Amino acid sequence: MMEIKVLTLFPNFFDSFKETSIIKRALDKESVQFTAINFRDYTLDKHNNVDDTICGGGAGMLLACQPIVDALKANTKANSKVVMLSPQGKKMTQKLVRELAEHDDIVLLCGHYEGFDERIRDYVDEEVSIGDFVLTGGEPAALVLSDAIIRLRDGVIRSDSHEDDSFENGLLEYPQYTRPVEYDGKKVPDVLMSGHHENIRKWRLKESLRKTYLRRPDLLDGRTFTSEEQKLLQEVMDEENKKQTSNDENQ
Ligand code: 4FV
Repeated sequence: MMEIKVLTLFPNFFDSFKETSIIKRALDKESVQFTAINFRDYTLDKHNNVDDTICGGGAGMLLACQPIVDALKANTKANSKVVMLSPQGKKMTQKLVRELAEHDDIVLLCGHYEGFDERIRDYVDEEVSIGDFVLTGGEPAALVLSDAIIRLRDGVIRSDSHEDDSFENGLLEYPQYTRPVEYDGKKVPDVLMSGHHENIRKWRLKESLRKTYLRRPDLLDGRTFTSEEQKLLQEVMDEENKKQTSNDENQ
């Protein structure tokens, strides 16, 4: 069973997350235990404060060491993986999520105000950012990371349903369709209705390469390709260049 503890000033932020859909089912089945802990409960400040002014001046307040460090000490074990959420962290990717999902005990630390006293970083194992933007607090980031981790744990969702997720093979997911076969004159590609599994597999790989080539060419940089993928990617590039040329001609 995996345990996730979130150290935050707003434990209630996670209430609806725990009560919803796949996450609720995972918690009910005890595949995962999820606890939100208020690190203000650990402050020794006579006014119950957890923040203070910034040394050297600067707008806003900063989270102080004592409440957070004592909360960490009280809620971590030898095998705990302590992760600080901050814009200065390693960018969250499916690869990073897979690595974290291997751990049975994860402690997530949510920032607030202008962030953390720098010395708090000496007490964490990893720093993770969910993206190059600034949130009001680390809670949304902790929620996003927890969701991505929990869905990879055994027994939470069918393993085959995340095997061909976007990014699982470093590519964007192929186009998917459901009934009706024709909607508003738009048809499901015939190959998907053919029952020919090999042609379907090849079509999906090619369309995965096409979507990645058109939308996220950065994901193709440095990626090792099978000979089949190389051949299909070349076909895609030729087809897209032809489309581009004919579009230019029609301009
Ligand atoms: C953030 C992010 C993030 C910064 C100031 C909380 C805020 C406030 N966390 N990925 N992007 N945190 O913006 O993880 O303390």
